[in-house]
Amino acid sequence: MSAQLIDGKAIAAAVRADVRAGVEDWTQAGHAPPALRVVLVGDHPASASYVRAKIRAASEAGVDSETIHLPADISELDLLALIDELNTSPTVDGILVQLPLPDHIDDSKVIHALDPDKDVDGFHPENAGRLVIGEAGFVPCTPAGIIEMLERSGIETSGAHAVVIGRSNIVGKPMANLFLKRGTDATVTVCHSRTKNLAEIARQADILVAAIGRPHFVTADMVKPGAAVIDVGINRVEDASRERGYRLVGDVDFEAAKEIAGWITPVPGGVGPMTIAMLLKNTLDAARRRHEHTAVEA
Ligand code: L34
Repeated sequence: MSAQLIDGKAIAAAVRADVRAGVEDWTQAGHAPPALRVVLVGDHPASASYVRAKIRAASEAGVDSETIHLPADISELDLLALIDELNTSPTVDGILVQLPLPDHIDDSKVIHALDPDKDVDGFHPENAGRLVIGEAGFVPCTPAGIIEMLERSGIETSGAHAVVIGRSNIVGKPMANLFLKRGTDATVTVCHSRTKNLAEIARQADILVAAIGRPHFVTADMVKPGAAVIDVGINRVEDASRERGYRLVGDVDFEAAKEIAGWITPVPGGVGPMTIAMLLKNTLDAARRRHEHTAVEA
């Protein structure tokens, strides 16, 4: 292997330790611990396991967290009523509604209903807009985690060509905007399913972010020698030799790409743990910012 491994698990642990220290300072100053409420609708097995991991990490960092587990057949109206309750609760700092939601619920309606000041996922249009125009707001956890990984690994973004494959609202679009931000200063290309000459464009990337959701989509011939390859994919592929019946693979053909890349993230143990760490960071920020606002209003 020629590439250096970017150890997301270790970097996430360092971020979580920083958050824990921040929470200690916050509570020692006489504040209640930051409070996060995670809404899980139905029994999507992967969602349930990500939510469990978020709650565990929150409690280790001293963040007060709770899952609100709702039945899969809850009505959209009842879910919106719950969100309203969380929005107005003075003791709740951060709200996360785990996606995907069941088909009868409109994701976008739910995201619009969140109080932008409690939207620790950064999915509300106000936060999405703030990111685009360079104003402070909540930034989606996965792309924020990727920037944090690059920074902590000493990978230069300024002037680098970042190629993002995928244009979702959760990863691709906020990732592109973060790369563009002043201080990060990358040159950005966003590719998607209709992009012509995708391999050729990917090969020009100094930093290649794969967020397509297709196992082994990025092959070695799409990687420029020495590039940083960031794999956002977490695909479950059937594997009878594993106890749980599947194994996780990314969007990158890791075994081949690692021979060409300069840095590479593994799956698991790459971007996934960073998503969780950044959620905690956003939740501490939410508590601090909400306190500033109420202090000003009082
Ligand atoms: N609202 N919905 C909302 N916010 C999010 O930030 C998410 N996401 C995505 C799905 N839906 C969401 C997550 O939490 C994906 N995601 C997520 C978070 C953590 C991990 C994977 C996806 C993770 O910890 N992955 C581990 C392996 C976990 C396993 O074994 O299954 C890893 O090492 O990659």
